Amino acid sequence: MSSQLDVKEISRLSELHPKPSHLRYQYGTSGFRTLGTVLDSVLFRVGILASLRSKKLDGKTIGVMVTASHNPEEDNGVKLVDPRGEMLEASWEIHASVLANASTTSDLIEAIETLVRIAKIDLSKPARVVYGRDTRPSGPFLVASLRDGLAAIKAEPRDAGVVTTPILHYLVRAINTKGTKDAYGDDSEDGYFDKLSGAFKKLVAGKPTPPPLIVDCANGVGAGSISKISPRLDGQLKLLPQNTATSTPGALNNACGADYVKTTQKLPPSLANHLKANQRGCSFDGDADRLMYFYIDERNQFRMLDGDKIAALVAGFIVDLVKNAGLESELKVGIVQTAYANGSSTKYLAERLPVRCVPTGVKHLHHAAERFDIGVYFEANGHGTVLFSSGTQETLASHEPTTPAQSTALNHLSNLTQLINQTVGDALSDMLLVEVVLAHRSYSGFEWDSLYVDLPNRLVKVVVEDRHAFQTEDAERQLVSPKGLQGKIDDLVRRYDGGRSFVRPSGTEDVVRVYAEAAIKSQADELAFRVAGLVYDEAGGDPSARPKEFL
Ligand code: G16
Repeated sequence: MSSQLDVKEISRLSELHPKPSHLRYQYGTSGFRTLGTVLDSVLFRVGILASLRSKKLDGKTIGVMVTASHNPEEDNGVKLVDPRGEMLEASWEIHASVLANASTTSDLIEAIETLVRIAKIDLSKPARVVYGRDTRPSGPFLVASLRDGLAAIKAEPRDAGVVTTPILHYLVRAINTKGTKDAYGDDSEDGYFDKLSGAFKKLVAGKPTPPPLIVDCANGVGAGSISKISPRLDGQLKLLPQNTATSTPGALNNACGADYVKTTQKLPPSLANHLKANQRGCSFDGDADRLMYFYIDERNQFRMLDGDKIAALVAGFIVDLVKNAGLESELKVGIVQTAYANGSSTKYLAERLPVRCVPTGVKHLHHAAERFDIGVYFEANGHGTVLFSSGTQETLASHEPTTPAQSTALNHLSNLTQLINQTVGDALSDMLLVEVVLAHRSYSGFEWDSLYVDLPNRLVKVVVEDRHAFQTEDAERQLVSPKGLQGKIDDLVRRYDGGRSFVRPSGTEDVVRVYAEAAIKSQADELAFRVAGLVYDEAGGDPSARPKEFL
């Protein structure tokens, strides 16, 4: 392996992927995300960055996922995955943005050389990168740009094909731990499906088979996962996939999927004739890393069971298992949420275990959850997982149970470590986890829903000229800029019974988000639209274009 950059080859390839001069890119909450048509240069440069990151980490395999998740079909994006299957280390996000914004090929070469110098990258080390993409039409073209970036640094590529985001994260960890005592699983898609289905079957053995579960695949890559896992479940859970039209133009995430369910708080119209009273269903998002559950109650009303409800269900189950295994004094279970968590869920959980609140974005939740022996993290939008620390896994393996009940609980906990994708939120793994808990609790959707009653809430998007003018602190619960706006929001909130509201710039869309909750639905709506009106006016929005619902 040469210890020099092949500047001539990088330059030649870079000229094939010029940066549009009028655009600036930012590595945000989930990597780069924007219209698929303007991402060519970004993908090329991400290929270079991923290769350099691998060299920096002594040839460990880095992951690259080409997806825009819940965004509309015309968007696309890319994010990097670090060797343990986690999001890219935060200090490298800035390097990603610097490389993506170098105006010319010579600026790019200079940026690469600077990165090699300041990050002390040994260029003689190998570079290995595994990449995958979701079902978006722009995916193949963008993967070709990525491959040029990998070739420019002579990285060893591995094509994972069309996969869900969580599978790509799984593969990264499985590849990097292969042959070690921490081996995460076989480094193949089959390995992933076998691991999840094997653990699921052990956990539900002897339990009654639940009614068939409708799975809304958002017309995305999750559809393939459902067809691959179904035969492996041996009839212990029957899945009825819907919205599986992955090649129908415009269908992805359109009036379906987890984001649609959460933001509209409605059943996707395409499921209306499929879901019967008291039957459960769930929605994945476009890359299958988010999960929303729902059911139709006896009065034929749609009832949503979001990430907060999943957290309450799962955390309660794990706390009980830890207690039943006799490990209560050894293992500390904690939960991590964001400001979007419904106030009722936070109250319910805080009465039972420690709760932390962090800014939006998986990386924040993941890192906070790592501080517990067992950390449960879920965003209200359905993105989340459970982390078992390495110490916890050793405790589970070495603890000697003194009663049969302890032995059973210990076994369940060990199987959960296999069922749960601990690298990132995973709709498929989380769905199986929910079904396990419901089976053990003998809960229907109604009983699960009754754990606590959600406070009515409303989420509103405000399109502003510059969303970066909105800056927050205190886990996004307080605005520090524009100056004075937080005071006005506080004055409004005080007028609503049970009122709470916060404002933050989105990391994945060009909007500012407003969240509000109150004791009554009409009041939550009114508060949200009033705050949205304040935001719009403060941001200098055109009065003639002011959305009429903003108050
Ligand atoms: C991404 C992040 C999530 C975040 C969501 C929305 O999800 O991984 O942590 O909650 O974006 O973020 P924002 O409100 O900043 O737009 P995904 O599923 O789109 O990758």
